[in-house]
Order: sequence, then structure tokens, then C-alpha cells
Amino acid sequence: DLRYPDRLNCAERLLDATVDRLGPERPAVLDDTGGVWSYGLLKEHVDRIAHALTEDLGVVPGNRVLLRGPTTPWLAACWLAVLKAGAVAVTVLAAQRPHELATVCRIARVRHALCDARSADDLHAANITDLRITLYGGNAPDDLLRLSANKPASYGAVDTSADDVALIAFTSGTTGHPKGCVHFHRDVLAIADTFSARVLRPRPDDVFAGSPPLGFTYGLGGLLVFPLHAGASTVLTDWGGPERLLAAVQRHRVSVLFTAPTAYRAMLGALGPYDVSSLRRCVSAGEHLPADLWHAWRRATGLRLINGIGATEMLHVFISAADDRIRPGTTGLPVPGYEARVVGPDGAPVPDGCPGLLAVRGPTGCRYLADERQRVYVRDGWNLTGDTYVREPDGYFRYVARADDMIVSAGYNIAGPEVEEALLRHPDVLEAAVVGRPDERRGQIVVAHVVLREGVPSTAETVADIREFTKKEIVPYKCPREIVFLTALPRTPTGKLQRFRLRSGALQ
Ligand code: 3SK
Repeated sequence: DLRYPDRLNCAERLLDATVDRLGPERPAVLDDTGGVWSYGLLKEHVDRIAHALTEDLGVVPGNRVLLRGPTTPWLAACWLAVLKAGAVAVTVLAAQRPHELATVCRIARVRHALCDARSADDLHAANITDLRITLYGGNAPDDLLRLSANKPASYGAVDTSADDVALIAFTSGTTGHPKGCVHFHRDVLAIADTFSARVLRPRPDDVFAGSPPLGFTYGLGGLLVFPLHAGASTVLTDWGGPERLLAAVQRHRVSVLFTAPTAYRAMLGALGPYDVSSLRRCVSAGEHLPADLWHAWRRATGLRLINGIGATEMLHVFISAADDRIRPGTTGLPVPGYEARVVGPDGAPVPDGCPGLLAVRGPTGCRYLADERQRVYVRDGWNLTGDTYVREPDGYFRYVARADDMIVSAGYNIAGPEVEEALLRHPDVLEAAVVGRPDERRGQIVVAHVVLREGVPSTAETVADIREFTKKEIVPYKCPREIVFLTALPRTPTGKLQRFRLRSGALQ
């Protein structure tokens, strides 16, 4: 039942209600140094910080508060405290640069910033007027954790409305133009009551971990909201490559893993020495999951990856499947609570089996902050995510490409991801990204950008070999006309491919 009471503070529901239900002793948050906070201790820290925010920093309900720092238990505590105090959390990635931070603060009218002392330089360098910056985790006398240490251990959450704004999340901007997405208190609970409760189905004895940062709603949901909602534990630490994540899985006996296809591929190459037998749920989202990777993970671990598509605009995942409903090569079925369909340019549904634009609606949806692009994203109540999909006759949704990643060459429509999947089957190819490049004769030509596995020479012979290989895998008109070797693909801090940088040819 997704009807919520009119008055609702989601942080209180995630934290205080869980303490009431399961008691204060259960482990809530773990860090990578062996630190464990019980639910009782997490609540104490959150409540003391909420006191300091309101009594010392002058935060009042409705204020927008920027949160910036690496993934740590303290960042999570600050997020919960801001919401308990009735203020609005504006989440950014620790990697965002001064000019991006200034843009976010301007768009979201941010008044306060809580920043990990280690990430302070860029925020100071942004030189944002009327922004009160408070650091946490440092040695300054006015450090937030010092201010909060002597505050009362209990704070009565502000009685927010279910429709009050809880957070403003910025899209990672694969196009380079950030947009702020507004989400209400009820939205935060809705993602837990839909994808988490109906597809993931976590248990209180689960231990969550993963790579997406809390500044990305994929990480916020997967590594904070879902575990707290289930009364489970979560490992909050920064992603430091496949070995670090695998070591965390082994050390904390992680059972629920959230990451993206690129990371699953990287972990496959590093799996050997690690014991990952504690894993029972592995979620893949953020990018298209190729079927060959799904099968390789299954062979290596015995586990079926739970694929999903989500969006910052929708807050979290809205198409997915678990257990016997998983069909490799597809994203899955609409998450209970959401509806999805595939439409043509006029917004009318196209027949099953035909590609079109993915349209979705449900308990969460896009509300851009003061941005004209709202009218493009939401039409007739349906959110148009910008993905090209096919709906199969039995209701499964299959990803084709991002709508603007379709390449039209000599009159043929070519989906970049299909060519990438073929390239990835070549044993020397570690990563691949395919874009269309303007061409006088053909309109566009298919250009592949390839990261080779370690030790493979980037020679003309390798190009010829990969070309020959792809010709056997896909019809020749889809095969790359040009292959460019790169040492890494350009990605946003959340790991999304920046195709616009490849299209410009600037990286060659
Ligand atoms: O892929 C995304 O952009 C995303 C965003 C929010 C939540 C989940 C996902 C996968």
C-alpha cells in the first residue's frame, strides 16, 4: 500500500521507527576500519547533529543544505539529521569541482553546506556567496561533530508533510548540464516500498555494500534507505576499485551488493582470492547490463544479477526482476507500483516488439527545479527517460540504446550498445563505447572506442583482428568503420559514459 499519512518525516520513519521495531542493539552502519554503529548509536549521532544544525547553525525547516564528502557513516548521519530537522538535503558527489558546486548552489538556492573536512578545498574555492560552510570530521573548534558532541541524545523530528521536499538530487549530467530533481519525504519511502520491498526483499540480517556514492540516488537508496528500512546493516566506504569492494564483501560477509556493470566486469577479473559466498543478492544498474556479463557472473558466483533501470528523476529503480522472473538480456518487468510502456514520438504506444521511447509513471517522478526541460521529460503524466526500449509480447522490457545513442548510417538504424556487446565478446577488449560520427556520404559512421586488456598492443593488427571478429558477430553494416584505442573511457563521477565527449572526437 503506497498511501502515506499526510504528516510524515522519512528520516524518522527510517531510523526511529526501525529502532522501535527491532531495538537499538542491531548493527546499522559499518565502516572499512572495523567501526560499527548500532541503530541506537546512529540515532544518537543523528539527533545530536540535528540539535547542532538548528541551535548553532540556524538551520530552519525548508533550508537547502548541501552535503558533500566521501561515503562514510558521518555523511549518512548528516543526511538523516538534515531531514529530521525538516531541511532539504542537496546531495552532490565528492568528486564535483568548484564550478559545478557553484552551479548546484545557485540552482538549488543552497544556504548551508555540511562538508567532510577532507573535501573542503573545492568548496571554499567555489567562493559561493551567502553560503555558510560547516565542516565535519576535522579538528577545527567549530567542527560539526564537536558542536554536536554535547547536545542531547534525542531530537524530536520536525513534523513535515509527506509532500514536503526532502532532497534535491542532481543528475550526473552525461551531457554536462546538471538538473536538480526534487523529491518529497513520501518518495523516499516509496522507493523502499517498491523496488526494495517487492523485488530485492532484504532481511534484517542482510549486510549491504556497493560502489555508488550517497550523492547518487542509486547509492542513497541502495546503501542507506533500503538497509535502514529493512533494519539491516550497511557498509559505508568509498569505492576504491574491484579488489577493495571484494575485500569488503569478504570481511563484512556482505549479502546484498549494489554496483554497475563495469564494476561487475572488473570484479570478475579479480575474484580469484576472495570469498564471496556470503552474497545472495547482486544488483546491477546505472548502465545497460549485457547478457554475456550476466552469464559470466552466474558462472563465477552461482548468482543471478538483478538488473534494473533507474533514474535520478525517478529517484530509483522502476523496471527490474529477481529470482525466477529474471530474463538475461532484458531489464525485466515494471516494479510493482510502476507502469511502463514504449511510445512513439507522438506519445502513443508502439506495438510490442517495436523500438520506441520508454515511458514510465508511478509513485515517484520527475520534478526538475526551475528547468524548462521538465516539459520534455514529463508528457501527459508519463516520464520519458530518454531510453529506447522494446516491450516483448509477454511484458518484459528490453533495452536498445539511449534515445540519442541511435546511429543512423546510410539509412540503417544502429543501436550503439549492440555493437558494444559484440566488441566486448572479443577476448582482448576490456571496455567499448560506440558512437556515430558525422559523415558526408553516409550521414553518420560507426566509430568504436576500445580499452584493451592489459598487455594487448594497440597496433594495426589488433584493429584488423577486432574488425574481423565483429564482422562474424553482427551484420556488416553495424560494424565499426573506425576503431580508436583509449586507455580509459570518459565517465561521469557516477560511472556513466559521456558519449558527447567521444562524439566530439576530442579524446583521440
Ligand atoms: O541509472 C541511474 O541513473 C539511476 C539513478 C537513480 C537510481 C538508480 C539508478 C540506476
